[in-house]
Amino acid sequence: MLPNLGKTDLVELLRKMLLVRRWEERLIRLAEEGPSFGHYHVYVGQETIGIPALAALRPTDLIFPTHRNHGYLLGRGADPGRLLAEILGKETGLNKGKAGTLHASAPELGIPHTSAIVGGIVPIAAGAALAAQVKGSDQVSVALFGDGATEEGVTFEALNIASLWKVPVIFLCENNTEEALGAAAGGYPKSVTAANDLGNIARSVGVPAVVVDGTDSGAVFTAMKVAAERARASGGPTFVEARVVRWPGSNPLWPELIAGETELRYAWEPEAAPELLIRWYRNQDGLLRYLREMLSASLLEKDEAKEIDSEIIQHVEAAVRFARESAYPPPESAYLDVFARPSQ
Ligand SMILES: Cc1ncc(C[n+]2csc(CCOP(=O)(O)OP(=O)(O)O)c2C)c(N)n1
Ligand SMILES: [Mg+2]
Repeated sequence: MLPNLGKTDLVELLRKMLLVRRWEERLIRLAEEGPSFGHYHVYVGQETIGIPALAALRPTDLIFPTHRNHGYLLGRGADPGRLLAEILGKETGLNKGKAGTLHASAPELGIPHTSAIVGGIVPIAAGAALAAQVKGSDQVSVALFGDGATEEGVTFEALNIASLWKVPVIFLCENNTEEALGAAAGGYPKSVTAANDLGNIARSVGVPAVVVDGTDSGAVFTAMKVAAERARASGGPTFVEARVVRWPGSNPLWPELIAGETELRYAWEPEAAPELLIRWYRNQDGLLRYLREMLSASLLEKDEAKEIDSEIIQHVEAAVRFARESAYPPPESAYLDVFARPSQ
C-alpha cells in the first residue's frame, strides 16, 4: 500500500528512496576502490521505512539516527556531495570531515546527532523530547534504532522514563533480523534478546507498540502519523517496530554489492536479477515494491521511472566529483570545534 499522499508527493518519495539506493551503491564502490574511509553501514533495503517515516513528520521534528543514518540524512535533504565529503574526511563535509559516517549530523535539518553506539541514541532522543515538553514546543522526537538496541539496558530505561513522563517521543525500531540468505550469507551476528516479540518490551512499561511490514510504505507512514499525533496531543510515546529482511549485501561485516547494482526492471522482471537475489528483489525489497505499486496505480510509467533514476545517478556522480575534489582539512583545524579544558 502506498502512503496516503498525492501523486507529486509520492513521486518525491520515490526520488528520495532512489537517491539513497544509488548514493549508497556508489559509496560501496568507493570503499572498494579505496582509499579506505573506515567502517560504515548502509541503509539499502530499509528505504521504505525511513523515507515514509520522515514524510509523516513535520520538518521541525527531531530525528536521532543510529549507525544506518545515511537514509535519514539524505531524506531530510542533506547535500549528497557534502555527506560523501564528510565520510571521506574532507573539509567541505557536513561536519567538516570530523564526524565521518558514524557520527554525521545536520542540526539545521533537525538531525542533531548520530550515535553508532548501539542503543546510545535512544535516551538522547527521549531527552530531546523532554526538552520539547518543558519548552512547550510541539516538536516530536524520533529515536531510530535496530532490533539490537532492544538488548541494551539504556533502551529499556528510556522507554520507562518516557512512558512515566509522557514525553513526545517515537521509538522506531527497524527489525532486520530475518536473514535473507541464512547462514550462507556470511555470518553477520544475529541479535540476542529473550523477548520473542520486541513490542512486549515496550508494552511492559505501558508504551503502546505496533508492528508494521517495513516494505509497506503506506503502513509505515500511517503508523508514524498516528504515533506523532499521539505524541503531540500529550499522549506519550509509541513503539513502532518495522520488520524487513536485511539486504543480503549487509550480511557480511562490510557492505558488498554481492550481485551488482539494483536495476529498476527487476521490479517488473525479477527473474532478470542475478540468481542470488531474485527472491529478495521479488518479495523483500521495499523500494522495488514501492515502484511496482506506483506503476500498477498508473501514477508513473516505466520510462518515467527510468528517467528519474538516470537523473539521480548523474546527481550522485556530481556528488562523487565534489567530494573527491574537496581538500582535506588543514592539520591545525584539529584544534577547532572541540571542547577543551582551559589551560592552567
Ligand atoms: C554498545 C555497542 N556494542 C556493539 C557495537 C558493535 N555493533 C555495531 S552495529 C551492531 C549490530 C547492531 O544491530 P542492530 O541494532 O539490530 O542494527 P542493524 O545493524 O541490524 O541494522 C553491533 C553489535 C556497537 N556499535 N555498540
Ligand atoms: Mg538488526
